[in-house]
Order: sequence, then C-alpha cells, then structure tokens
Amino acid sequence: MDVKIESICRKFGIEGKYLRYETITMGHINTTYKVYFFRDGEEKDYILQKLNTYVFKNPVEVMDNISSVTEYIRAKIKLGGISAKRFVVHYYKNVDDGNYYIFGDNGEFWRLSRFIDDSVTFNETNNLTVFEESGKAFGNFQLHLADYPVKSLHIAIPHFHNTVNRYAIFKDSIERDESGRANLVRAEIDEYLAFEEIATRMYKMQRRGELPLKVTHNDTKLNNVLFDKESFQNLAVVDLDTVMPGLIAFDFGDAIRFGANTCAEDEKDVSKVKIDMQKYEAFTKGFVATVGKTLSKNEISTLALGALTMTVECGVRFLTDYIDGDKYFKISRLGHNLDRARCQLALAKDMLLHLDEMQKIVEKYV
Ligand code: GN1
Ligand code: MG
Repeated sequence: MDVKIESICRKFGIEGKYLRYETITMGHINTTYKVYFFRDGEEKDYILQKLNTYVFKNPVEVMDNISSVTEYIRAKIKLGGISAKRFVVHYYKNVDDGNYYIFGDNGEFWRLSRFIDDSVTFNETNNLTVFEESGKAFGNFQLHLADYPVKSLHIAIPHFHNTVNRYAIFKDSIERDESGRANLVRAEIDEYLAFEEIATRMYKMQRRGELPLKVTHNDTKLNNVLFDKESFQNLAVVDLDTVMPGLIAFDFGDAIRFGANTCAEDEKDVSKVKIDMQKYEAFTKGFVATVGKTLSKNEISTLALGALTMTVECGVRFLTDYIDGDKYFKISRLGHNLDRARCQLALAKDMLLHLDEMQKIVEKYV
C-alpha cells in the first residue's frame, strides 16, 4: 500500500522523502489516509482520499463544485485582509491540471489536499464551546456563500435530502426485500413510517416555494469541522462532496442529529439516546449568531423541525441500507446499519418530545 500511496501523491507533484501513511476511519463513504513526507527539514502532511464512485456517480462534477466553492470562500476571506491558508481546504492539481487523479484499470478516483496546520477534529465533545464553534463554522460557511450562484452548482447526488423520495426508496426496498431482512425489522419499519408525515413537511414547504434554496453543505457532522488544536476556535469546514442547493435547516438539522445526541450515532443501548439540550443550545447559539440575521421567518420556524427531519431521514437511510444488504454505508460489524437506524429512531422520538422547547431556543438567539 505504501508504494501505491506514494506514487499517487507523486502524481500530484508532491516532492521530498515519503515517510508513512495512517488510515483515517472517520466517514462512512470515502476512504481516507493521512500521508507524511519529509521536505525542507520538516514533516509535511496531506490528506489523500479515494472517492466512493458507487455513491458519487459523477466525481469530476463533485470536484468542480468543490473547486468553485473553495475559490469563492478563499476570495471572501482574502478580502478581509487575511491569509485563507488555514480556513479553507486546498486540493492539489495533478500533472494534467485536474484536481483529481484516476488510478488503475478500475478507474479509482483520488484527490489530495494539504492537512491544515495544527488542526484537530472531534467525533464527539462535551465541551460546549467547541460545539458552539462548530455552529459558527457552518454559519460562516453559509454567510460566505450567501451570494454564490446556487443554480450553477452540479447536483452531486440527486434528491439527497428529499425526504419524500427517501421514503419512496425505503418502501421499495421493503417491497423487494433483497436480503430477506425486512421481516426482522417490522417494528422499526412501522415506527419510521409513523414519522413520514412530519419528516416530509419541510420538503413539501420547499416545493410550494415557502423555503428558499441556498448553497448548503448537507453533511454537517461535527467531525467535518477543523478546529485549532490549542484554542479550539473553528478553522474550516471540510468534506464538501455534497455541497448543493438545499435548505438551511438541512445544515442546522444534521449537525444537531450528529453532535447533540447524548450518544454516538451507532449506540446499541438506545435507552441512553437523548437530545442533549445543552449541546443543542450551544450549537444553536453559534449558528444563529452568525447566519440568523439572513434568515426568513419560515427558515427560522423550521430549524428545530430540520433537526427532527434530518434524524428521521438519516435513520430511514440506515434502515434502507440494512434491508438492502449494506451496500451504501461502510459498516464495521454485522447489524451496524440497524444499530444506527435504531439509534436515530430513539433520538427522533426524544426530539419530538422536545420540539417546542428546541424551537424556543432558536428564537431566543435570533
Ligand atoms: C455519510 O461520509 P460521511 O460519513 O461524512 C453520508 C451522510 C450521512 C452520514 C451519516 C454522501 O457521511 O449523508 O448523514 O454518513 N454521506 C453521503 O453518518 O451519503
Ligand atoms: Mg461525507
């Protein structure tokens, strides 16, 4: 593997002595490595990723979105008279000038970025300031792209947060029952079906023109934010593969789903799974403080609903994948997708009980 990793990095013009690589296990879709070289008297580190082309059918368009959006953010930051180096990811160009490299007969799709100096990520945190900072990070991402021409973006994954469509796919999978698992999860299926009306409300509002499409990140997990390793201030937002037109509540909601759960996303003991209202408030404060003033009345009134919607949607996706035989999300144990689906279900139920309280907290910070 060392030889392959080194040779791909060389295709991106990386010089110096190759030292080693580490596998980064975060993320359910792409394959990620941190790679170290030695040059000019010091270690240099890079993030090398193999894109999942089963999930991203048109990876060149994904990279095109990423370069346009990062250029845009970089230009905005520079306007403020500061260097953008630590605040936005930079992808290397290959020898032919594209920001990706296609390797081997199977057409593996690789990309390489600089590792942002002195940065850290968190899978979970009990530090409320860190979580508030992540709210600011995604809020700022929104602000930077507020005047970006939304329609010029490629659709990386069609109908990504279209919950109506997610439910249709779910029902179709149950019907086909390819791996014979549907009968094992009848209870979970019924509970998710009971959430269908509320979880499709926001999408229907958007279809009626009541919610605007903006440039959204669409995968706002806490571990997609880089923080300064000393001060824990937010630096940059990463994992830009799903940047597409979307609703502001997708970004707010998915961050809450992942980061304001009292447990990990795949907790098996669902009796422990709750919405952590302190974390919820911390994120809301950071997010609304940065982007709140740009939001319409309808956008504001759907933020808490967005958290519930994204939790149900993600759970439906995990359960669909379990029923399909684990084709989409990486798993590290048998039944992993089912554990994830059960965990999202428990979280959604608890959110439903707290929905009014959650919305009041949003309004407190607007
Ligand atoms: C996937 O790749 P990762 O782990 O950041 C997924 C998200 C889900 C998330 C659930 C392209 O994100 O939509 O919310 O898993 N990404 C894609 O943890 O499907
Ligand atoms: Mg991702």
